[in-house]
Amino acid sequence: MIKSKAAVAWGPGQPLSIEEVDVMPPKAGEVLVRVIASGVCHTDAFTLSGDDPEGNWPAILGHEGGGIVEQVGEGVTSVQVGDHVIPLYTPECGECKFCTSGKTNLCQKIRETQGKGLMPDGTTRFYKDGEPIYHYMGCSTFSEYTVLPEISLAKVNKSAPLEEVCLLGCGVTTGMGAVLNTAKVQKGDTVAIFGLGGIGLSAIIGAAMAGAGRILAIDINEKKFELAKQLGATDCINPKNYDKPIQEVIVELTDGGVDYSFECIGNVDVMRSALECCHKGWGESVIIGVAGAGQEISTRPFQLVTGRVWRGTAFGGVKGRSELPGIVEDYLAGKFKLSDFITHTMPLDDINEAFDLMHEGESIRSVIHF
Ligand code: NAD
Ligand code: AHE
Ligand code: ZN
Ligand code: ZN
Repeated sequence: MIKSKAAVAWGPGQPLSIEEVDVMPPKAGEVLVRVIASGVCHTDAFTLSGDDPEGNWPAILGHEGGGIVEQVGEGVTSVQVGDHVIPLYTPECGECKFCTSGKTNLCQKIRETQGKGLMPDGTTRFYKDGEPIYHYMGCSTFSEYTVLPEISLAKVNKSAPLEEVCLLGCGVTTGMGAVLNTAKVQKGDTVAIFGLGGIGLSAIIGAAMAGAGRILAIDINEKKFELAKQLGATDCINPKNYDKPIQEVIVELTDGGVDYSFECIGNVDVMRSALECCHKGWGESVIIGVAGAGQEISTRPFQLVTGRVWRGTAFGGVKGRSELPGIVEDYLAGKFKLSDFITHTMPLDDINEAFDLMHEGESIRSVIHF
């Protein structure tokens, strides 16, 4: 057992509390990781708010990390002490029905226990004063040390700075992947991206890489527009400046609607707008945002009858173990930048500030340095 400094979420709606927790050694097939850096994603805030039906308390949140293997459990062969790794909330076992389908990245090997905040054997590795603390999304990167199943680790090039590539553990991979893997945007396509946080801005990078002809970037916070333009947005739109539904505005601006739209907020009303701004006959809308328990999407079925497609994506459709190392190589080769996204860095002690900055619309990503 080792001691670890961690930010503990004791219950929904409460600030995180910095504690010294006990971390149990990795069991068979598990790995102890020393976390070097972790981004703070809106999904952490979503779960902390109490809106996540899968919230377990107390828990150690965080799922956008980068770290170094400290110790391996029995039978672990794919990583060794000293390897640089990115934790995966979407693991890749390579052998379940989902992994072998060739149709999805949603490995289900450990999904049930992961959703309950437990390791695959049904127990936790975190304790405080002898009481268990739950894991989160199989990652719990808001802790100096964390334990993950081997199948939940992508081994990456050691020359990549973990303080930056941690963002590939969720936000940037999700946004880029949604555009490049899920929608498969093609050269010349018109796309609309709703919500310009870490996810939406990464979707802009993906759209620019795909050679999209027009990239409409939509947000109610105009402070996001400068970076959006820098990354390739051709039109920045604030829905508050119009007195009609934003889907009507976009349909008019784009001669009948966009080829692809992406909802990167988690707002079910915006999800409807994102679908309805798609072009009749072929436009596709991809839901990335996560909406709270009890919320539902709606539209007139006629929208689908007339050829629009509604779909969703998790982790940008990326298979973490086999594909994330290559995305890190692309980053090292200069194909996209991560530093633009890191508006704030702070020690774990100040992690609540990262949540405040997100809620105030001041940050793109805060990265916690351990
Ligand atoms: P963020 O808070 O950094 O950004 C959200 C942006 O949406 C902000 O710029 C905000 O101003 C804007 N916004 C809010 N309400 C709006 C409205 N009504 N109209 C237009 N813009 C509006 O969040 P993020 O970290 O980029 O995450 C975005 C969403 O994606 C969250 O719901 C998160 O949970 C989800 N997410 C999903 C996946 C996945 O795999 N599907 C992965 C990561 C994040
Ligand atoms: N627990 C929530 C759903 C949360 C959710 O959709 N998570 C995304 C990743 S968000 C990353 O920032 C995801 O990967 N979903 C697929 C999965 O299997 O969780 C709920 O509503 O229950
Ligand atoms: Zn995330
Ligand atoms: Zn699998």
